[in-house]
Amino acid sequence: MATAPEHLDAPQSAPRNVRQWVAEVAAHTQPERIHWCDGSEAEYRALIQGMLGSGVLLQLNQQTHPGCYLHHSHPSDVARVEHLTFVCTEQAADAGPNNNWIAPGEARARMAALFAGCMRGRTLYVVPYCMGPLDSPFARCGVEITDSPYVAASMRLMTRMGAAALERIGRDGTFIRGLHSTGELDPERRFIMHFPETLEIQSYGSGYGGNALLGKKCHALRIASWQARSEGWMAEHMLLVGVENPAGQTHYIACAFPSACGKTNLAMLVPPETMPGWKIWTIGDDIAWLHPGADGRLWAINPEAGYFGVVPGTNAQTNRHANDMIQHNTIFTNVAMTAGREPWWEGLEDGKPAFDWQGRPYDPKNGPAAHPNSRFTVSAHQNPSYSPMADAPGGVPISALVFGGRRRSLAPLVYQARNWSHGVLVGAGMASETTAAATGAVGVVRRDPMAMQPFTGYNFGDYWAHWLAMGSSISKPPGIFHVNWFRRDAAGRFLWPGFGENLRVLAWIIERCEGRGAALETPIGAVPTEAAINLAGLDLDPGTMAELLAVRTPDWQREMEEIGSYLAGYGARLPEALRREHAEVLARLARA
Ligand code: OXD
Ligand code: MN
Repeated sequence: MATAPEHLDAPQSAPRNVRQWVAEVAAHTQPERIHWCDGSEAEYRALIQGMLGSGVLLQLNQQTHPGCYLHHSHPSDVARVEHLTFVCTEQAADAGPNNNWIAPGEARARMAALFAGCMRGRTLYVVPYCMGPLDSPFARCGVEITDSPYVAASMRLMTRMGAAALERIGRDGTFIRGLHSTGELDPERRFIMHFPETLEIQSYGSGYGGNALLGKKCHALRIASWQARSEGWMAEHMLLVGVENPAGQTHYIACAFPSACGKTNLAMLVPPETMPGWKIWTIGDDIAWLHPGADGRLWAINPEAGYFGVVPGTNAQTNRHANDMIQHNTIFTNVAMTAGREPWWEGLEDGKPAFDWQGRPYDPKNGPAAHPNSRFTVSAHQNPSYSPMADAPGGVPISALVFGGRRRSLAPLVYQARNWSHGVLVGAGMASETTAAATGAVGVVRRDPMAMQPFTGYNFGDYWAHWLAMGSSISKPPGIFHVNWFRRDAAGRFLWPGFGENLRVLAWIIERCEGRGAALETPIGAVPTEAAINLAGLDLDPGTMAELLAVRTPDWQREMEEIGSYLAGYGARLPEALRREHAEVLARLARA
């Protein structure tokens, strides 16, 4: 039978249910060794040394980038694979038209065949982790079993991983079971399966973050969204920031933008020099768990402890904090490298690439030097704007929720929904141009409700009903807004400078939450007057603001028709209140 030993190094604190599951998995996957991760610095260093020895990591220049390493993934394994990602509920209708579905029995059989003996000759890592502060009642734990040292090391950067998480699992008595193997990295033998009814994840054949670091998209969004619905909270694809004004007051804002639409940049925004006294505090850059508080407000935690951010475009001008943060103790994946072994990517002014993201001598004929979805993995503690409130067990109170997407035209720079249920429609109607974060065509507009199209672990109809119910359960709901940093002119140039200047829009959002901020009512919501956004020190061409804020009735009528047909696809599961909100916007447009 298996070479897997009887938990030779299982820690004393390992709960019986975890040991038992590890034993079952080991018997099936037949690893050569089992390593229980304790999350220590020494363990991290040993993992890194092992990967340097086996060639999984390359050492970058330790003088200029101490503690930085480069991983080249398999060239076919560079992004999330939505077409191979499944939600396996007993009833197909519970997964909904928004998910790929296979019956759990069939999915289990398919995955059991793939996992059988797949860890022969490999080490099985047991990775206990906690999503959220270890002492937070809102945190949830999991155990990922993986045969990838890259995953084990990355989980230490991205989550609260190791002995303390294992102890909490012992106290909780329960955990999410996540089983992962890189398998053969064969796209024909690659599946990411979720079983929300039994709180399990099985991922085979990929080492890419979103498919393999199971705490992130698989647990903290797909499984957590299911748990959240049954327990009365929300798991959302949102960054979380504190915006401190010159008077020293901080408002917390949660923003849902699709993948690779600038969440990390906004989360670490450096205020422009023309806005002295403002400060941005990062709580999280990708995921928020929101809970109704006893005070009638929504309170949020970031379940993650690190960032898995898109690298290209990052530099001292676009995002000084991210740029500083990734100069040390960072794992880079699929960036290019200079002759002096420094990491390099498109958008860096200094240096030039000698090797591309596949390690080949750089040749512009082969395309960009760094892969457009190349990433950094880094602990949140390295972020100069990291908020001490990110570790607060009860989270932070939310003043505003902001939806957004990449739209060349149509959506104004910012607008505010009339109320919570109209805001749910604004979120449900979101659309954005696709990016390199998932495989498939880039730049195609697709519906991405609440930026959760790839991440909601159940039927969107039920999800919107849950959003509406959450609104009714809080007496002081946050304002709901929509932003579009990506509107372009007829020549295709971006109209808005973006990056740090986005603070000007956040400042208006905060004013609105405080009952100030001038706005014009339009059929789609309240749009700022041109004078309401602080433009001091910004050199915009005349007419730019008017174009950025324009709401064109015929375009919106077409958009609302499309949203109507899209929502109708959810049939009887579409909440009546959402249908009503949609009809009301159409009626307002007809009167405009
Ligand atoms: C991510 C994504 O990596 O959304 O955060 O794809
Ligand atoms: Mn994301």
